[in-house]
Amino acid sequence: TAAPAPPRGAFLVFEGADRAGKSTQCGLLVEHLKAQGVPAELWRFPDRTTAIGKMIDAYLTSQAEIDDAAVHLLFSANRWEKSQELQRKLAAGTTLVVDRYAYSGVAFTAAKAKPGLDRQWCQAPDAGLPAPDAVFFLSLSTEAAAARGGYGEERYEKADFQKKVLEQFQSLRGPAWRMVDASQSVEAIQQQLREAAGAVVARCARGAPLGRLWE
Ligand code: Z5A
Ligand code: MG
Repeated sequence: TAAPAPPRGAFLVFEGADRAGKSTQCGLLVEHLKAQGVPAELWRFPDRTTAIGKMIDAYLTSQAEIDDAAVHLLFSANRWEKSQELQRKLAAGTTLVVDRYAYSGVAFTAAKAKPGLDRQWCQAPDAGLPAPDAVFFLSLSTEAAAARGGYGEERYEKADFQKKVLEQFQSLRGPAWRMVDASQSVEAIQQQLREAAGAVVARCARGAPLGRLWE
């Protein structure tokens, strides 16, 4: 019989509507895990600190124009360039709380509804990346999102486009997804997340294997 897999950290991804509170909840969850003695780090995609990430940042802030297919591949490359470090951290027992991942990558490009950018094409470059142990999807209507102070200045922050992105997210739902009603208070959402994340962290500590996209 094979030896049991060693304990590892959990790979927790947050996705969801614009302004749904992903960054707020990720930050609170990481602090909670650390206070519980669980080694944890906060990550985000795009990671704007790398050379590729700087190109993506210039695109999102409209300082650069980049072809839709090309920028899609940059977002994916930005995940690939971090994937070895990501796997090393998990293997060393660190839980990673990650603000957006490949689901955002697929949803935002497919929502452009341009010829040649269908969902199958959008998914291909991320195939084989580490798959999250859980995807917490913070759902919020575009109306409720707008009530949180309106959209920002970045390229995709427009209500009609965000509606199309939400439709794309719906079709990416899989067994690892946990839908969270993001219209609740920050505290109520965090409480649910802590319970759900705790169970996933425990399962990974017992050695549950890490999957790959898009299995
Ligand atoms: N993108 C892509 O195209 N392809 C890819 O592969 C990837 C991303 C990975 C940048 O993302 C853009 O990149 C994004 C997708 C695209 N474009 N868009 N849109 P980003 O992560 O940098 O975007 P962001 O602007 O940081 O996130 P966000 O979605 O706008 O916000 P959030 O993180 O979900 O929410 P928040 O910052 O925590 O909270 C928003 C506000 O609501 C804030 O004032 C809070 O105080 C308030 N808030 C939070 N929670 C609550 C509750 N529960 N009640 C009331 N008010 C609340
Ligand atoms: Mg955010």
